[in-house]
Amino acid sequence: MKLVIAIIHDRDEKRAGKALRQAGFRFTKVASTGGFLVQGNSTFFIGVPKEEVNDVLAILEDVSRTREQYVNVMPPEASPVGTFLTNPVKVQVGGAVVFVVDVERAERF
Ligand code: 2BA
Repeated sequence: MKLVIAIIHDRDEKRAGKALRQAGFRFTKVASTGGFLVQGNSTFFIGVPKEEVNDVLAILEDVSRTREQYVNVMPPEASPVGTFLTNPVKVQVGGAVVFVVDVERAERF
């Protein structure tokens, strides 16, 4: 068994959940926050037999979009008083960031 951990942009998470449900996958979704942009995203934990990992990855790839976002490298509090000096930098976010890990044992009691 494998555990697919997928970090998905908030704008894609509804489509991801719907597509996974329609394909019959079980998953747990938790609200998460990216460490860099400090913006909300969603983390899906999807437990699947090894043979079905590629099906899950195909769904995630299908529903996820790469987006460009801007981040201010100089925090407002670091700007001189009375000014709004910012230096926005463009970053590409997503589609989905996915990790696949081995599950040593899984039980449902
Ligand atoms: P964030 O950490 O908010 O990162 C958002 C985007 O900012 C990243 O998109 C990447 O393009 C950029 N970025 C992140 N750290 C950077 C840095 N130190 N310097 C320059 N640019 C940086 P993605 O790579 O698509 O990541 C989307 C979200 O997936 C991340 O949100 C984070 O929540 C998660 N993530 C990405 N890589 C991860 C990892 N190795 N471990 C755990 N979570 C990860």
